Amino acid sequence: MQASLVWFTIFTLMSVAAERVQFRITGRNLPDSDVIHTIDPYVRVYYSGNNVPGEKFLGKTEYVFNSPNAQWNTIFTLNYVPGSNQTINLKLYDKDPGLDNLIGQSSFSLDDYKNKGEKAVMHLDAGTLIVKKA
Ligand SMILES: [Ca+2]
Ligand SMILES: [Ca+2]
Repeated sequence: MQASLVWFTIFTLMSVAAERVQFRITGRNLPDSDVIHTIDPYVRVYYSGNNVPGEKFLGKTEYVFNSPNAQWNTIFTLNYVPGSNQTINLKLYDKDPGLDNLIGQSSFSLDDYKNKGEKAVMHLDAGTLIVKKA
């Protein structure tokens, strides 16, 4: 069999098994991290698993000024393949005039997320990130 045909077959099988997942992120009680006023939060989203080497940057939310309870509008989309150890890692940042501060991070498995009705609640050292179906 030609290599291209092998890959075509693999991708076809994967697309049959895969299911599209779309989610949004909300912040709760994110910590004060600015000298004046409160955090200007945004989240960088990373993906690993399903034979992807290392960690892949999926995208980031917009940032919201002075918003410890931010509800980000950015929608993240990926293909969920059951039982393939897919993990999402969220890194919370505070937008600053200079270098942005990493405030906290946490990860969840897509299998758990699906089993809990497409919801993940992640408690950081301070504050909480909630991931829900978009
Ligand atoms: Ca601020
Ligand atoms: Ca800030």
